[in-house]
Amino acid sequence: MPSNIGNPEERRRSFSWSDARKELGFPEDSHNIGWYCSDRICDLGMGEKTALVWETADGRVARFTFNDLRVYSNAYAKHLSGLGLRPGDRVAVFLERVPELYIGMLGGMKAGLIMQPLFSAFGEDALEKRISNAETSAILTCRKLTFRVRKIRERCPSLRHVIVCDPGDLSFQEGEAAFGLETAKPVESFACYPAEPETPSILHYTSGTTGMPKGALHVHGSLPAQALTSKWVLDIKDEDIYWCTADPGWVTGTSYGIIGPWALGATQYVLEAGFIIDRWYRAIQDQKITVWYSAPTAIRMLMKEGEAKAKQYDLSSLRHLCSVGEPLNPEAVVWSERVYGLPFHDTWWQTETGCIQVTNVPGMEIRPGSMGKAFPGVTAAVLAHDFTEICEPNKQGLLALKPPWPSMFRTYWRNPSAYESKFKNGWYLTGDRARIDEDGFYWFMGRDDDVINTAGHLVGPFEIESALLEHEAVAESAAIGKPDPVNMEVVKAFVALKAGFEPSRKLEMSIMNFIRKKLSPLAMPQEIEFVEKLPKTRSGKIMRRVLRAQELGQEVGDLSTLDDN
Ligand code: 6R9
Repeated sequence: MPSNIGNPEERRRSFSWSDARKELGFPEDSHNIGWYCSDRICDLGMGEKTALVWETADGRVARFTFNDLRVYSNAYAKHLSGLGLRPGDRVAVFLERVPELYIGMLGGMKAGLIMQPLFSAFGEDALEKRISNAETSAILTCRKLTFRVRKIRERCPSLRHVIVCDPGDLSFQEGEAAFGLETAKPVESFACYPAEPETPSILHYTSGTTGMPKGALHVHGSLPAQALTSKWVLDIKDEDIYWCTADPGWVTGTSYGIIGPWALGATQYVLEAGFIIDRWYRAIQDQKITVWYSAPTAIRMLMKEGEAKAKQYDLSSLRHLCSVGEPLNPEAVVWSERVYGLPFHDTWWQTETGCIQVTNVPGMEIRPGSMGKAFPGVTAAVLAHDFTEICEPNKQGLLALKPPWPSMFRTYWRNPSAYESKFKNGWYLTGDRARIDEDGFYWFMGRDDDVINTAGHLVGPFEIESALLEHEAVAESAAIGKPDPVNMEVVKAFVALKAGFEPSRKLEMSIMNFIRKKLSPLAMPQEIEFVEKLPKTRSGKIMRRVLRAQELGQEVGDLSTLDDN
């Protein structure tokens, strides 16, 4: 089957955003994301096509057509406007992965509201910080989470409406009311807010290395970028059953779990439950998933269970696999090719970029461990510390992008100075380090602030972690720079062992020697600490800064996105 992108090199050479809009068949006159993802698909005659296959935590399956998306997002839009909420007001979405989350997001955008997705696992403090910073007016939530919302109401005076989708016999307090799909009446027509390309759409909070989480503000004009990357990178076609495993609390779950795929009229599968290996494999088998977008941590967990587990299921429906969020280890690419017969395609981007920027696309050579090349229309580079471009191949520097692009964030909410600090010399600084090889492939070297400097040599923690994973006893690892009076920093590794291995001095020596041989004496960890598990964000990124702060006895900072916080 030919890929959507065709010849990637040719696409790169001849790219323009106005051609891309034409290729997507997007009209020039309306830009409301809610309308594009539902009404427009119905107008194209696909109203009865399944938009959402939703599997509940207890294994029931419900289906929603694009017409259902249309009439129920209208119902949400009408309800929210009826509460007196006005375009530009912030509405938080604090829900598990239930249909009300997805349809509520579309409805809110139809009404011109700025939707603010929040992980359902957020505790009080995380919730309060984001709601007070955004001065959020309303929150879509469920019965179970209402109790957490109540704890912050007093501290968040802006929050006037708590909208509970499944209240049951909950006795409401002031400002609380019911609205959800069980009882909502379909609304045939709603006059969508006539969003301009610069009209705000979504506010996504993202944790930096320091300080409070920052709200990256996105706009309705992001849509062509999310739709085109869904088409060309994820290779989504009409007949696909697409599964993005990300929660919409993370940007991957909105750009590629709501906007991009539905703008193309694709059928999406959503699993309410989190990662349970047998349920994941059963979902692929039973729902006949064809395109799967996941993350390296999940892939490593699948690898840990081994090939035998994968062979218990019929995974032959799979056609295209992609990964995002953290470095994809080369062995994960090789493993998936062996076990699923398909390599994972690494994609690189950020909350701030709104869509995939550097990536492997179908039809292009995959160099395992490389993030691929710049997406057509994207100008990326690595910069030296004076923010000038490094042209020499394989020299690492700051990964930077040339603004603008349609899905770029427009500011950090109420923090313009943090926004401005991300731009230097005409470039947007991503905060990552990378190198570009002689053939234009990008290789991730670590976060700018995580790179270890040992005796004047820069060592990327990812390189060490990747090598550590190749040791037979290592399940997961993180490497940090530990201050050292002689070498400035030395490498310290935190290692979680695979089942069947026990910490011992002998094992420690074996791992150290393994790295010394594999990388270099400089990259060899001087110290190894065995841990049960590593601190991670909900999207699966290892929080090295937490380990580093613990190591140095410093304040750990904002932990609200930590996995089991
Ligand atoms: C979409 C998303 C962005 C940061 C980014 C980088 C890391 C993302 C990656 C990757 C290596 C990849 N990251 N994709 N690192 N290879 N393919 O993850 O957004 O949560 O804002 O994180 O994640 O460090 O700068 P966000």
